[in-house]
Amino acid sequence: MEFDNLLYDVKDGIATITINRPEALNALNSDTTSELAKLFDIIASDDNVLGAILIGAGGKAFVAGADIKELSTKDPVSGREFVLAGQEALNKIENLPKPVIAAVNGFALGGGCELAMACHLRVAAAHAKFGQPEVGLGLIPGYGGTQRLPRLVGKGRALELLLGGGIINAAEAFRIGLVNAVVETYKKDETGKEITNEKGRKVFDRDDFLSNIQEMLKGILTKAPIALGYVIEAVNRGLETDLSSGLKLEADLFGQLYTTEDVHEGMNAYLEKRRAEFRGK
Ligand code: DAK
Repeated sequence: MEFDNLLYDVKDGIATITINRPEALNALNSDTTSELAKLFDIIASDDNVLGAILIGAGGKAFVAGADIKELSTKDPVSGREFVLAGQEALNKIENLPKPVIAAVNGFALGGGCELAMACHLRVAAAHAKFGQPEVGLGLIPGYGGTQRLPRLVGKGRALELLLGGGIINAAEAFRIGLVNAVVETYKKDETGKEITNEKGRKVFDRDDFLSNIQEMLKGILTKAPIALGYVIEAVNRGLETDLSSGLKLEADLFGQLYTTEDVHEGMNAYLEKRRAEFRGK
C-alpha cells in the first residue's frame, strides 16, 4: 500500500504508521489527515492487524501540529472543512477496536498533541515536547484538544496548557498523566557506551524506542482481541454518558463476550493452568 505522506508496515500483527513529512516536522496537512482516515479504515477491516503504533519520521518530531502554511490559506468555510477532515481521522483512530499507541518521538504540538491524545496510549521519548500553542496563532485547537485534553489530565491542567500555550517536556507530561510512559534510549557504540554528537549530546535511538513500544503492544496483544475492543468501546462510550448508562453498557458488553470462543478459552486456560490461545473469535 502506497501513500504520499505515510509509511505503512505490518509485522506480527502490529501495524506501524509513520507520518512521513520530515521536512515540515511531520505537520498534518489535509492530504495527510485524509490518508490517515483511509488507512485506519483499512486497518479496521484487516484481520491480520491486531494493534497499531503511530510515529513521526525522523527523531525530532512526532507531529509539530496542523500545517500552518495550509492553515494560513483557509477561510471560515474551508477552515471548518479542514477541521472536520482532521477530526474524522482522529475519531477513526480513537474508536478503532484494536489498541493504538502513539510513539511520541519528539515535538507533539497542536494537532500533533491532539493526534497523540486520540490514540489509546501514549509513550514519549525523553526529549519529546507537548503543547497546545494554538492561541498564539489566534486559533483554538481544532482536532479535539479542548475536549480530549481535559478528559485526560483534568480541567485545571488542561486550561493551563490551552490558555498559556506553553510547551512541557516528557517528564512533566508523564507527571500530569498526558503520557503513559517515558522511554529513554540512546545510541550506543559496540562497547555499549552511549554515543554523543558534535554538541556533546546523546543521540536518540529511534529504532530501540520503537522496539520498546512494539514489546509493550505485543504484551497487550497476548490478551483476547475482542475483549480489548470492548474495553476501548466501553471506555470511549462510557466517558460520553452518565455512570448508570455506562454501567449498563459494560454489563451488555460483558454478556456479549459469552458468545465468543475466546472467553471459554481464557477461563479454561486459567483453570487448566496453561497459557490461553486466543483466536479473536
Ligand atoms: N506547519 C507547517 N510547517 C511546520 C510546522 C507546522 N506546524 N512546524 C514546523 N514546520 C516546518 C518549519 O516551517 C520548517 O520549514 P522550513 O522553514 O525549513 O521550510 C521546518 O518545519 C523545520 O522547522 P523549524 O526550522 O521551525 O525547526 P525548529 O527546530 O527551529 O523549531 C518547532 C521546531 C516545532 C519549535 C517550530 O517548528 C514550531 O514552533 N513549529 C510550529 C509549532 C506549532 O505552533 N504547532 C501548532 C500548529 S497549530 C483548526 C485546525 C487545526 C488546528 C487548529 C484550528 N481550524 C482550521 C480552526 C490545529 C492547529 C495547530 O496544530
